[in-house]
Amino acid sequence: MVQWLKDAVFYEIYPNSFMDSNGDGYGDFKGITQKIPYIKSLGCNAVWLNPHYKSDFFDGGYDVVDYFKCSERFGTEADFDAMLETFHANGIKLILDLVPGHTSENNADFLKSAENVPNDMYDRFVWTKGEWEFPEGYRFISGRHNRFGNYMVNFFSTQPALNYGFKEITHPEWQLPYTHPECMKTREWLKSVMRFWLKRGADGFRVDMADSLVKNDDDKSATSEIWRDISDMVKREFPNAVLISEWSSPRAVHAGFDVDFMLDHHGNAYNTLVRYEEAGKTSYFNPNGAGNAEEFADKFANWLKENENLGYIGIITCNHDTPRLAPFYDEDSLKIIQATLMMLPGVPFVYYGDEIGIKYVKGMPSVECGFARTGTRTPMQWNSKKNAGFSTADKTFLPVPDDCKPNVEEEEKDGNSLLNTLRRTIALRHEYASQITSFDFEILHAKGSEPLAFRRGVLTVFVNPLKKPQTIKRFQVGELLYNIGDAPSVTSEITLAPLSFAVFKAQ
Ligand code: TEU
Repeated sequence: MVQWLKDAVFYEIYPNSFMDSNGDGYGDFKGITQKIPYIKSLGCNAVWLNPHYKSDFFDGGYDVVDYFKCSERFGTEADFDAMLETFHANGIKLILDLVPGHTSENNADFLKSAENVPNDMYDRFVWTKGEWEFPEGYRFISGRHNRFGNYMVNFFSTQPALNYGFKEITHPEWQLPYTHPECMKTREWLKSVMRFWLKRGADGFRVDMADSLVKNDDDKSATSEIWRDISDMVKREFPNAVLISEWSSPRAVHAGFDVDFMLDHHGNAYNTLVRYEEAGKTSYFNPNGAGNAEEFADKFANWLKENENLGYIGIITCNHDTPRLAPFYDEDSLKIIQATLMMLPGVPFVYYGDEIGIKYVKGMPSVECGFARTGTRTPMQWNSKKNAGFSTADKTFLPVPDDCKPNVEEEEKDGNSLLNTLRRTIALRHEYASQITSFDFEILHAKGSEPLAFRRGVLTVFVNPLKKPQTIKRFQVGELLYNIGDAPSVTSEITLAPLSFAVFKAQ
């Protein structure tokens, strides 16, 4: 396992929305570069940048026109290199987003494959043999190009599926086996994209829809085989580079990924911990106490076991596809939720703006096919000036709230703000990282909405999600190292204050 991940705390940046240096209303590389000292001040030592490639932005950059070029929206090639260099000079790794499953419909390789004359891109995408064929169970687009066939898409209709082949062949007339030489060429092309950015200095990739490569691959064995091959190449040629998958299954680390995100999937560990708000059921952190810690504890412990010594679980405060936790929780809850996420075994990811409690904007009109995700991608709020200091433009990528609240400048001044609380938690995590074995984790107490207690190596962590004090039996604990909310009282029992979090040295 790549050594630096053990002490990594990531910050996710959606480039459109972080900092606009030239007043055009969109964030850019120079803006990010200006804010590197701020990122460092959080204690984050790695950044995941959402797609920065030349794109049509039909899906927020996940529709790549040119995999070897930066989007002009974000600046020049030189601006990108300067940003990367400044990250490195500050001891921060930079991970790029890799979109392996689909291109933009205006990608040159796709347009070539759409020509009505066979050529070297003919099998790079998945096409039927005739323009009137609409095989059931797949998504094909027809009538857009003069090639006598329809093409498969991988996500939105603007995103044609790259052809890594099929595991089970159900329509031999248009499906190629995943070991076919033309499908192997797609795989080699992807490696060339990865080598290009890794040679340029990137420290790895977050891989979009990593499980989507091979079609008709129910057990994902063929997709996993491809990733193991790619991961072998990366480990051989770039031993310090990391691969982080958007897969959300222990299969990912068995396929060679260093980290795999635990996403917000209905009923999974992360969902039941913080996001399960359906009728009749609520997440563990619901301050009114209808939640249940066992669901989280069992699922998380099993996941961790399956990942053991192979790769980490990526633990997110949120991401660009998921509603932010504010305003669903208030600041006191957010503090202890973020602290818990930072102290779980795995690699934590702070989504830009979560450190100050930027709110999800429900019902925001969709921009660049963000749909319901749009309200989670609003600009970073730096201060109380125009556009919260994000941009001097009259119209920004997405609007910022009129009151510019919350913002970094105000939270910097308050020692007890969400921002400063998260900073302290991250500092604690770094302080003990070298003493904690990554998979040394034990749930001590998980019962209904009672306090959750777990041991991580030399640390014991307690959290009380409720608005009332709660007492649990005494565990062997050493010195109290850290607390949010009032400190717990330790007698023959342990009593935790309302909405509080505590870390003891284990005994
Ligand atoms: O998301 C893939 C994915 O799993 C989505 O279905 C996600 O759950 C959805 O956006 C929920 O709101 C990745 C990217 O993260 C996303 O931004 C892209 O739009 C998508 O791939 C296509 O590249």
